[in-house]
Amino acid sequence: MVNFEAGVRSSRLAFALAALSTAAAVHAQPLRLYVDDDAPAGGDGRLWSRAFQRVQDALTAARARPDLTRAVEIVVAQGTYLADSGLTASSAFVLTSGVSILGGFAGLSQADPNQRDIDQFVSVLSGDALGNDTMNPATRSDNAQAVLNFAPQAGQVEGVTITGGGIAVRQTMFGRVVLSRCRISRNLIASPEQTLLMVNQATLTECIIDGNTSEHASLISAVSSRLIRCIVADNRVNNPENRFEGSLIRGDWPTPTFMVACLVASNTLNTPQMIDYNVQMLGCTVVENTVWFSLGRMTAENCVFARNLMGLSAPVRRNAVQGYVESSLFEFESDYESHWTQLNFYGNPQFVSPEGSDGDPRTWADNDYRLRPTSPAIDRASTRNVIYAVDIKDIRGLPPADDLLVPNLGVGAILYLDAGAFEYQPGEICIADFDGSGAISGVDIFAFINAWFAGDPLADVNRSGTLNVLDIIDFLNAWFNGC
Ligand SMILES: [Ca+2]
Ligand SMILES: [Ca+2]
Ligand SMILES: [Ca+2]
Ligand SMILES: [Ca+2]
Repeated sequence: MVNFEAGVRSSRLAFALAALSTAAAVHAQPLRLYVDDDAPAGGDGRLWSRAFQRVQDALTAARARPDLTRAVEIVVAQGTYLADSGLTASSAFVLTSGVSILGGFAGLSQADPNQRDIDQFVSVLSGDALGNDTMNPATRSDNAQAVLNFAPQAGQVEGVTITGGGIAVRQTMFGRVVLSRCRISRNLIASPEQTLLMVNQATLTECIIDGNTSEHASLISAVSSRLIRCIVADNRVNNPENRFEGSLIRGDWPTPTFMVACLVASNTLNTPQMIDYNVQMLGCTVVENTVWFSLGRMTAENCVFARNLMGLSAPVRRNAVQGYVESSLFEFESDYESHWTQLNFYGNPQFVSPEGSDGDPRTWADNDYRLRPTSPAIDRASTRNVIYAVDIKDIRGLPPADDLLVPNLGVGAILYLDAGAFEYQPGEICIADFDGSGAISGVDIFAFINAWFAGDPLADVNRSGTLNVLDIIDFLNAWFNGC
Protein backbone atom coordinates (compact mmCIF):
# COMPACT_ATOMS: atom_id res chain seq x y z
CA MET A 1 0.00 0.00 0.00
CA VAL A 2 2.68 2.34 1.01
CA ASN A 3 4.72 1.42 -2.07
CA PHE A 4 1.71 1.76 -4.34
CA GLU A 5 0.90 5.25 -3.07
CA ALA A 6 4.50 6.28 -3.31
CA GLY A 7 4.52 5.02 -6.91
CA VAL A 8 1.41 7.01 -7.80
CA ARG A 9 2.86 10.11 -6.21
CA SER A 10 6.14 9.81 -8.02
CA SER A 11 4.47 9.18 -11.39
CA ARG A 12 2.22 12.20 -10.83
CA LEU A 13 5.26 14.19 -9.93
CA ALA A 14 7.05 13.01 -13.06
CA PHE A 15 4.04 13.96 -15.16
CA ALA A 16 3.80 17.37 -13.57
CA LEU A 17 7.50 18.00 -14.09
CA ALA A 18 7.25 16.92 -17.73
CA ALA A 19 4.28 19.26 -18.26
CA LEU A 20 6.15 22.10 -16.63
CA SER A 21 9.29 21.58 -18.69
CA THR A 22 7.19 21.46 -21.89
CA ALA A 23 5.54 24.73 -20.90
CA ALA A 24 8.92 26.22 -20.18
CA ALA A 25 10.25 25.05 -23.55
CA VAL A 26 7.28 26.55 -25.43
CA HIS A 27 7.53 29.88 -23.62
CA ALA A 28 11.27 30.21 -23.15
CA GLN A 29 10.98 33.88 -24.06
CA PRO A 30 9.20 35.97 -21.47
CA LEU A 31 6.41 38.21 -22.62
CA ARG A 32 7.62 41.81 -22.62
CA LEU A 33 5.33 44.67 -21.73
CA TYR A 34 6.62 48.21 -22.25
CA VAL A 35 6.03 51.26 -20.05
CA ASP A 36 7.05 54.82 -20.85
CA ASP A 37 5.61 57.95 -19.30
CA ASP A 38 6.31 59.71 -22.63
CA ALA A 39 4.12 57.28 -24.63
CA PRO A 40 0.87 58.43 -26.25
CA ALA A 41 -2.29 57.45 -24.37
CA GLY A 42 -4.17 54.24 -25.12
CA GLY A 43 -1.25 51.84 -25.66
CA ASP A 44 -1.51 48.10 -25.03
CA GLY A 45 2.13 47.77 -23.92
CA ARG A 46 3.19 45.34 -26.67
CA LEU A 47 5.71 47.70 -28.31
CA TRP A 48 7.59 50.81 -27.25
CA SER A 49 5.40 52.84 -29.61
CA ARG A 50 2.31 51.42 -27.88
CA ALA A 51 3.79 51.48 -24.37
CA PHE A 52 1.64 51.87 -21.30
CA GLN A 53 2.07 55.21 -19.59
CA ARG A 54 1.79 53.68 -16.13
CA VAL A 55 3.50 50.71 -14.50
CA GLN A 56 0.19 49.83 -12.81
CA ASP A 57 -1.42 49.16 -16.22
CA ALA A 58 1.38 46.77 -17.16
CA LEU A 59 1.00 44.96 -13.82
CA THR A 60 -2.76 44.65 -14.41
CA ALA A 61 -2.19 43.31 -17.93
CA ALA A 62 0.36 40.83 -16.60
CA ARG A 63 -2.09 39.54 -14.00
CA ALA A 64 -4.78 39.11 -16.70
CA ARG A 65 -2.57 37.21 -19.16
CA PRO A 66 -4.18 33.97 -20.34
CA ASP A 67 -1.03 31.85 -19.96
CA LEU A 68 0.20 32.17 -16.41
CA THR A 69 3.10 29.79 -17.06
CA ARG A 70 4.71 32.39 -19.27
CA ALA A 71 6.90 34.86 -17.43
CA VAL A 72 6.40 38.59 -17.96
CA GLU A 73 9.06 41.28 -18.02
CA ILE A 74 7.75 44.79 -17.57
CA VAL A 75 10.32 47.01 -19.23
CA VAL A 76 10.29 50.56 -17.89
CA ALA A 77 11.69 53.65 -19.57
CA GLN A 78 13.29 56.54 -17.70
CA GLY A 79 10.75 58.60 -15.80
CA THR A 80 9.00 58.83 -12.46
CA TYR A 81 6.05 56.52 -11.93
CA LEU A 82 3.81 57.50 -9.03
CA ALA A 83 1.47 55.40 -6.91
CA ASP A 84 -2.27 55.63 -7.33
CA SER A 85 -3.93 57.65 -4.61
CA GLY A 86 -5.85 55.93 -1.83
CA LEU A 87 -3.24 53.24 -1.09
CA THR A 88 -2.27 54.51 2.34
CA ALA A 89 -2.88 51.01 3.73
CA SER A 90 -1.47 48.98 0.84
CA SER A 91 1.25 48.74 -1.80
CA ALA A 92 1.76 50.85 -4.91
CA PHE A 93 3.24 48.14 -7.15
CA VAL A 94 2.46 44.46 -6.59
CA LEU A 95 4.48 41.83 -8.43
CA THR A 96 2.49 38.65 -8.92
CA SER A 97 3.47 35.21 -10.17
CA GLY A 98 6.15 35.27 -12.85
CA VAL A 99 6.22 39.07 -13.17
CA SER A 100 9.48 41.03 -13.19
CA ILE A 101 10.20 44.76 -13.55
CA LEU A 102 13.30 45.94 -15.42
CA GLY A 103 14.15 49.64 -15.34
CA GLY A 104 16.80 51.89 -16.84
CA PHE A 105 15.72 51.89 -20.48
CA ALA A 106 15.94 54.93 -22.77
CA GLY A 107 12.37 54.59 -24.05
CA LEU A 108 10.84 56.86 -26.65
CA SER A 109 13.06 59.83 -25.86
CA GLN A 110 15.98 58.16 -27.67
CA ALA A 111 16.44 56.78 -31.18
CA ASP A 112 16.98 53.32 -29.72
CA PRO A 113 14.41 52.87 -26.95
CA ASN A 114 16.02 49.55 -25.91
CA GLN A 115 19.24 51.32 -24.93
CA ARG A 116 19.79 50.57 -21.28
CA ASP A 117 21.83 52.41 -18.68
CA ILE A 118 20.38 52.47 -15.20
CA ASP A 119 22.46 55.49 -14.17
CA GLN A 120 21.61 57.58 -17.23
CA PHE A 121 18.00 56.48 -17.72
CA VAL A 122 16.62 56.46 -14.20
CA SER A 123 13.30 54.68 -13.73
CA VAL A 124 11.72 55.73 -10.44
CA LEU A 125 8.94 53.78 -8.77
CA SER A 126 7.46 56.05 -6.14
CA GLY A 127 4.86 55.61 -3.45
CA ASP A 128 4.26 59.36 -3.52
CA ALA A 129 0.76 59.66 -5.02
CA LEU A 130 0.71 63.47 -5.17
CA GLY A 131 4.36 63.83 -6.14
CA ASN A 132 4.83 66.36 -3.32
CA ASP A 133 7.30 64.60 -1.01
CA THR A 134 9.87 66.39 1.06
CA MET A 135 11.40 64.91 4.23
CA ASN A 136 8.53 66.59 6.11
CA PRO A 137 6.21 63.77 7.25
CA ALA A 138 3.13 65.90 6.46
CA THR A 139 3.90 65.54 2.73
CA ARG A 140 3.74 61.76 3.07
CA SER A 141 0.12 61.38 4.18
CA ASP A 142 -0.95 60.71 0.57
CA ASN A 143 1.73 58.07 -0.01
CA ALA A 144 1.14 54.36 -0.44
CA GLN A 145 2.05 52.42 2.68
CA ALA A 146 4.60 50.38 0.67
CA VAL A 147 6.14 50.98 -2.74
CA LEU A 148 6.89 47.43 -3.90
CA ASN A 149 5.27 44.18 -2.83
CA PHE A 150 6.40 40.71 -3.88
CA ALA A 151 3.54 38.21 -3.95
CA PRO A 152 4.28 34.44 -4.08
CA GLN A 153 6.28 33.34 -7.14
CA ALA A 154 6.97 36.94 -8.14
CA GLY A 155 9.93 37.54 -10.41
CA GLN A 156 12.61 40.11 -9.75
CA VAL A 157 13.08 43.85 -9.87
CA GLU A 158 16.22 45.16 -11.54
CA GLY A 159 17.53 48.64 -12.21
CA VAL A 160 14.89 50.87 -10.65
CA THR A 161 14.90 53.53 -7.94
CA ILE A 162 12.41 52.89 -5.14
CA THR A 163 11.26 55.93 -3.22
CA GLY A 164 8.21 57.56 -1.66
CA GLY A 165 7.74 54.90 1.09
CA GLY A 166 7.28 54.29 4.23
CA ILE A 167 8.04 50.70 3.51
CA ALA A 168 10.08 50.55 0.31
CA VAL A 169 9.94 46.79 -0.24
CA ARG A 170 7.93 44.06 1.44
CA GLN A 171 6.53 40.67 0.63
CA THR A 172 3.23 38.91 1.00
CA MET A 173 3.52 35.71 3.01
CA PHE A 174 5.51 33.18 0.88
CA GLY A 175 6.59 35.96 -1.44
CA ARG A 176 10.31 36.31 -1.90
CA VAL A 177 12.13 39.52 -2.74
CA VAL A 178 14.82 39.56 -5.42
CA LEU A 179 16.32 42.97 -6.20
CA SER A 180 19.36 43.75 -8.27
CA ARG A 181 21.00 47.04 -9.20
CA CYS A 182 18.20 48.95 -7.48
CA ARG A 183 18.47 52.15 -5.49
CA ILE A 184 16.29 52.50 -2.40
CA SER A 185 16.47 56.16 -1.59
CA ARG A 186 14.85 58.96 0.43
CA ASN A 187 12.14 56.90 2.05
CA LEU A 188 10.82 58.08 5.41
CA ILE A 189 9.54 55.59 7.97
CA ALA A 190 7.36 57.34 10.50
CA SER A 191 5.52 54.36 11.99
CA PRO A 192 7.06 52.12 14.68
CA GLU A 193 5.42 49.08 13.04
CA GLN A 194 7.24 49.58 9.75
CA THR A 195 10.76 49.27 8.39
CA LEU A 196 12.31 50.22 5.07
CA LEU A 197 12.65 46.59 4.01
CA MET A 198 10.32 44.04 5.59
CA VAL A 199 11.73 40.91 4.01
CA ASN A 200 12.56 37.26 4.67
CA GLN A 201 14.90 35.20 2.47
CA ALA A 202 15.46 38.18 0.21
CA THR A 203 18.41 38.60 -2.13
CA LEU A 204 19.70 42.08 -2.89
CA THR A 205 22.59 42.31 -5.32
CA GLU A 206 24.45 45.51 -6.21
CA CYS A 207 21.81 47.72 -4.65
CA ILE A 208 22.29 51.15 -3.09
CA ILE A 209 20.29 51.92 0.03
CA ASP A 210 20.87 55.59 0.79
CA GLY A 211 19.32 58.71 2.24
CA ASN A 212 16.52 56.93 4.08
CA THR A 213 15.27 57.88 7.53
CA SER A 214 13.48 55.91 10.21
CA GLU A 215 12.02 57.80 13.12
CA HIS A 216 11.86 54.62 15.19
CA ALA A 217 13.81 51.57 16.31
CA SER A 218 15.28 49.96 13.17
CA LEU A 219 15.67 50.89 9.53
CA ILE A 220 15.91 47.52 7.76
CA SER A 221 14.49 44.17 8.79
CA ALA A 222 16.02 41.51 6.56
CA VAL A 223 15.68 37.99 7.97
CA SER A 224 17.63 35.07 6.48
CA SER A 225 18.56 37.32 3.58
CA ARG A 226 21.60 38.17 1.50
CA LEU A 227 22.95 41.59 0.64
CA ILE A 228 25.72 41.15 -1.90
CA ARG A 229 27.94 43.99 -3.17
CA CYS A 230 25.49 46.58 -1.80
CA ILE A 231 26.06 50.09 -0.48
CA VAL A 232 24.21 51.15 2.66
CA ALA A 233 25.02 54.82 3.18
CA ASP A 234 23.79 58.10 4.60
CA ASN A 235 20.78 56.60 6.33
CA ARG A 236 19.46 57.82 9.67
CA VAL A 237 17.64 56.18 12.54
CA ASN A 238 16.47 58.94 14.84
CA ASN A 239 14.68 56.79 17.43
CA PRO A 240 14.20 59.65 19.89
CA GLU A 241 12.19 57.71 22.43
CA ASN A 242 14.34 54.67 23.12
CA ARG A 243 18.09 54.64 22.70
CA PHE A 244 18.31 51.09 24.06
CA GLU A 245 16.68 49.49 21.06
CA GLY A 246 17.10 49.35 17.33
CA SER A 247 19.69 49.25 14.61
CA LEU A 248 20.39 49.99 10.99
CA ILE A 249 19.98 46.38 9.85
CA ARG A 250 18.62 43.46 11.78
CA GLY A 251 18.30 39.78 10.95
CA ASP A 252 16.87 37.03 13.12
CA TRP A 253 17.50 33.47 14.23
CA PRO A 254 18.01 30.70 13.22
CA THR A 255 19.30 31.47 9.72
CA PRO A 256 21.78 34.33 9.44
CA THR A 257 21.55 37.27 7.12
CA PHE A 258 24.72 37.65 5.09
CA MET A 259 26.24 40.92 3.98
CA VAL A 260 29.01 40.17 1.50
CA ALA A 261 31.36 42.77 -0.04
CA CYS A 262 29.18 45.66 1.10
CA LEU A 263 30.09 49.25 1.93
CA VAL A 264 28.38 50.59 5.05
CA ALA A 265 29.21 54.29 5.28
CA SER A 266 28.08 57.57 6.84
CA ASN A 267 24.98 56.27 8.57
CA THR A 268 23.82 58.10 11.71
CA LEU A 269 22.07 56.04 14.35
CA ASN A 270 20.57 57.00 17.66
CA THR A 271 20.54 53.31 18.55
CA PRO A 272 22.86 51.09 20.60
CA GLN A 273 23.94 48.87 17.68
CA MET A 274 24.27 49.32 13.94
CA ILE A 275 24.16 45.73 12.64
CA ASP A 276 22.30 43.34 14.90
CA TYR A 277 20.55 40.00 15.45
CA ASN A 278 22.33 37.22 13.57
CA VAL A 279 23.96 39.12 10.72
CA GLN A 280 27.24 37.83 9.26
CA MET A 281 29.39 40.39 7.48
CA LEU A 282 32.03 39.14 5.07
CA GLY A 283 34.44 41.38 3.20
CA CYS A 284 32.68 44.61 4.12
CA THR A 285 34.04 48.11 4.61
CA VAL A 286 32.36 49.82 7.56
CA VAL A 287 33.36 53.44 7.76
CA GLU A 288 32.37 56.90 8.99
CA ASN A 289 29.21 55.76 10.76
CA THR A 290 27.91 57.32 13.96
CA VAL A 291 26.23 55.05 16.48
CA TRP A 292 25.54 55.24 20.15
CA PHE A 293 27.32 52.12 21.43
CA SER A 294 28.73 49.58 18.94
CA LEU A 295 28.92 48.72 15.26
CA GLY A 296 26.97 45.62 16.05
CA ARG A 297 26.45 42.28 17.62
CA MET A 298 27.51 40.33 14.58
CA THR A 299 29.91 37.86 13.04
CA ALA A 300 32.47 39.64 10.92
CA GLU A 301 35.19 38.21 8.70
CA ASN A 302 37.54 40.07 6.40
CA CYS A 303 36.04 43.44 7.18
CA VAL A 304 37.58 46.87 7.60
CA PHE A 305 36.27 48.95 10.50
CA ALA A 306 37.56 52.51 10.58
CA ARG A 307 36.66 56.17 11.11
CA ASN A 308 33.44 55.40 12.98
CA LEU A 309 32.16 57.57 15.82
CA MET A 310 30.49 56.31 18.98
CA GLY A 311 28.52 58.12 21.65
CA LEU A 312 26.17 60.65 20.16
CA SER A 313 26.53 63.45 22.70
CA ALA A 314 30.33 63.39 22.81
CA PRO A 315 31.33 61.04 20.01
CA VAL A 316 34.75 59.44 20.07
CA ARG A 317 36.48 57.78 17.16
CA ARG A 318 36.09 54.12 17.95
CA ASN A 319 35.13 51.01 16.02
CA ALA A 320 33.84 48.57 18.61
CA VAL A 321 32.25 45.34 17.43
CA GLN A 322 30.63 42.75 19.67
CA GLY A 323 30.63 39.17 18.48
CA TYR A 324 32.96 36.85 16.61
CA VAL A 325 35.49 38.70 14.46
CA GLU A 326 38.13 37.12 12.25
CA SER A 327 40.77 38.39 9.82
CA SER A 328 39.46 41.94 9.99
CA LEU A 329 41.25 45.27 10.14
CA PHE A 330 40.49 47.60 13.02
CA GLU A 331 41.70 51.15 13.20
CA PHE A 332 42.62 50.79 16.89
CA GLU A 333 43.67 47.75 18.87
CA SER A 334 41.06 48.44 21.56
CA ASP A 335 38.23 48.38 19.06
CA TYR A 336 36.48 45.14 19.73
CA GLU A 337 34.54 44.04 22.69
CA SER A 338 34.31 40.55 21.34
CA HIS A 339 34.57 37.36 23.26
CA TRP A 340 35.96 35.44 20.30
CA THR A 341 38.40 36.88 17.82
CA GLN A 342 41.35 35.69 15.83
CA LEU A 343 43.75 36.84 13.13
CA ASN A 344 42.62 40.44 13.35
CA PHE A 345 45.01 43.32 12.73
CA TYR A 346 45.20 47.01 13.42
CA GLY A 347 46.11 50.28 11.82
CA ASN A 348 45.08 52.91 9.34
CA PRO A 349 43.46 51.02 6.44
CA GLN A 350 44.87 53.67 4.07
CA PHE A 351 41.90 54.41 1.90
CA VAL A 352 42.70 56.21 -1.35
CA SER A 353 40.62 59.27 -0.43
CA PRO A 354 38.28 58.97 2.58
CA GLU A 355 37.18 62.60 2.24
CA GLY A 356 36.71 62.66 -1.51
CA SER A 357 37.00 65.66 -3.79
CA ASP A 358 34.73 67.81 -1.59
CA GLY A 359 37.05 67.33 1.41
CA ASP A 360 34.11 66.17 3.53
CA PRO A 361 34.27 62.61 4.91
CA ARG A 362 30.53 62.60 5.73
CA THR A 363 29.47 62.94 2.08
CA TRP A 364 30.11 59.39 0.99
CA ALA A 365 29.45 59.39 -2.75
CA ASP A 366 32.70 61.11 -3.75
CA ASN A 367 34.80 59.25 -1.16
CA ASP A 368 37.20 56.60 -2.45
CA TYR A 369 37.45 53.62 -0.11
CA ARG A 370 39.74 51.60 -2.34
CA LEU A 371 43.02 50.63 -0.68
CA ARG A 372 46.33 52.32 -1.26
CA PRO A 373 49.15 49.95 -2.27
CA THR A 374 50.60 50.45 1.23
CA SER A 375 47.41 49.34 3.02
CA PRO A 376 47.81 46.71 5.75
CA ALA A 377 44.51 45.16 4.56
CA ILE A 378 46.09 43.69 1.43
CA ASP A 379 46.55 39.91 1.02
CA ARG A 380 45.70 38.71 4.49
CA ALA A 381 42.00 37.82 4.77
CA SER A 382 40.36 34.47 5.36
CA THR A 383 38.50 32.37 2.82
CA ARG A 384 37.45 29.71 5.30
CA ASN A 385 33.77 30.66 5.34
CA VAL A 386 31.69 28.28 3.20
CA ILE A 387 30.14 31.22 1.38
CA TYR A 388 33.46 31.64 -0.43
CA ALA A 389 33.11 28.22 -2.03
CA VAL A 390 30.49 29.80 -4.29
CA ASP A 391 31.80 33.16 -5.28
CA ILE A 392 34.45 35.66 -4.26
CA LYS A 393 34.11 39.09 -5.77
CA ASP A 394 34.66 42.52 -4.35
CA ILE A 395 32.04 45.27 -4.43
CA ARG A 396 33.12 46.11 -7.98
CA GLY A 397 32.75 42.49 -9.09
CA LEU A 398 36.54 41.95 -9.20
CA PRO A 399 38.12 38.66 -8.09
CA PRO A 400 40.87 38.33 -5.46
CA ALA A 401 44.20 39.60 -6.75
CA ASP A 402 47.66 38.63 -5.52
CA ASP A 403 49.91 41.64 -5.00
CA LEU A 404 53.34 40.10 -5.55
CA LEU A 405 54.99 42.83 -3.47
CA VAL A 406 53.02 41.80 -0.38
CA PRO A 407 53.39 38.44 1.41
CA ASN A 408 50.24 36.35 1.43
CA LEU A 409 49.15 36.08 5.04
CA GLY A 410 45.58 34.88 4.53
CA VAL A 411 44.06 31.60 5.62
CA GLY A 412 41.82 29.21 3.71
CA ALA A 413 41.81 28.19 0.06
CA ILE A 414 43.02 31.58 -1.19
CA LEU A 415 45.77 33.34 0.75
CA TYR A 416 45.69 36.74 -0.94
CA LEU A 417 42.16 38.02 -0.44
CA ASP A 418 42.11 41.54 1.06
CA ALA A 419 40.03 42.67 4.01
CA GLY A 420 37.23 45.07 3.16
CA ALA A 421 34.91 45.54 0.21
CA PHE A 422 37.53 46.77 -2.27
CA GLU A 423 40.11 44.25 -3.46
CA TYR A 424 43.33 46.06 -4.31
CA GLN A 425 44.21 45.48 -7.94
CA PRO A 426 48.00 45.70 -8.29
CA GLY A 427 48.93 48.82 -10.21
CA GLU A 428 45.52 50.48 -10.04
CA ILE A 429 46.65 53.21 -7.63
CA CYS A 430 49.64 55.38 -8.48
CA ILE A 431 51.76 56.22 -5.44
CA ALA A 432 52.47 59.65 -6.94
CA ASP A 433 48.77 60.57 -6.65
CA PHE A 434 49.35 60.92 -2.95
CA ASP A 435 46.18 62.85 -2.12
CA GLY A 436 44.03 60.36 -4.05
CA SER A 437 42.50 63.03 -6.25
CA GLY A 438 42.89 60.97 -9.42
CA ALA A 439 45.42 63.42 -10.88
CA ILE A 440 49.12 64.01 -10.22
CA SER A 441 50.06 67.58 -9.34
CA GLY A 442 52.29 69.69 -7.11
CA VAL A 443 49.77 69.22 -4.31
CA ASP A 444 50.80 65.57 -4.14
CA ILE A 445 54.43 66.53 -3.43
CA PHE A 446 53.44 68.74 -0.49
CA ALA A 447 51.05 66.08 0.82
CA PHE A 448 53.75 63.41 0.59
CA ILE A 449 56.48 65.50 2.21
CA ASN A 450 54.14 66.49 5.04
CA ALA A 451 53.24 62.84 5.64
CA TRP A 452 56.89 61.77 5.48
CA PHE A 453 57.98 64.34 8.09
CA ALA A 454 54.98 63.43 10.24
CA GLY A 455 56.06 59.78 10.22
CA ASP A 456 52.78 58.73 8.62
CA PRO A 457 52.90 55.08 7.41
CA LEU A 458 51.19 56.27 4.21
CA ALA A 459 54.55 57.77 3.22
CA ASP A 460 56.19 54.31 3.20
CA VAL A 461 55.46 54.17 -0.51
CA ASN A 462 57.95 51.37 -1.23
CA ARG A 463 56.46 49.22 1.54
CA SER A 464 59.77 48.54 3.23
CA GLY A 465 58.17 48.89 6.66
CA THR A 466 60.21 51.94 7.55
CA LEU A 467 60.24 55.55 6.44
CA ASN A 468 63.53 56.62 4.98
CA VAL A 469 65.04 58.60 2.15
CA LEU A 470 64.35 55.77 -0.32
CA ASP A 471 60.64 56.52 0.03
CA ILE A 472 61.29 60.09 -1.09
CA ILE A 473 63.30 58.90 -4.06
CA ASP A 474 60.68 56.33 -5.05
CA PHE A 475 57.89 58.88 -4.67
CA LEU A 476 59.66 61.50 -6.77
CA ASN A 477 60.54 58.91 -9.43
CA ALA A 478 56.89 57.95 -9.72
CA TRP A 479 55.85 61.62 -9.72
CA PHE A 480 58.25 62.63 -12.52
CA ASN A 481 57.44 59.53 -14.56
CA GLY A 482 53.70 60.13 -14.22
CA CYS A 483 53.71 56.65 -12.62
CA1 LIG B 1 3.34 62.73 -0.92
CA1 LIG C 1 33.11 63.46 0.52
CA1 LIG D 1 44.71 40.77 -2.61
CA1 LIG E 1 50.88 38.81 -2.30
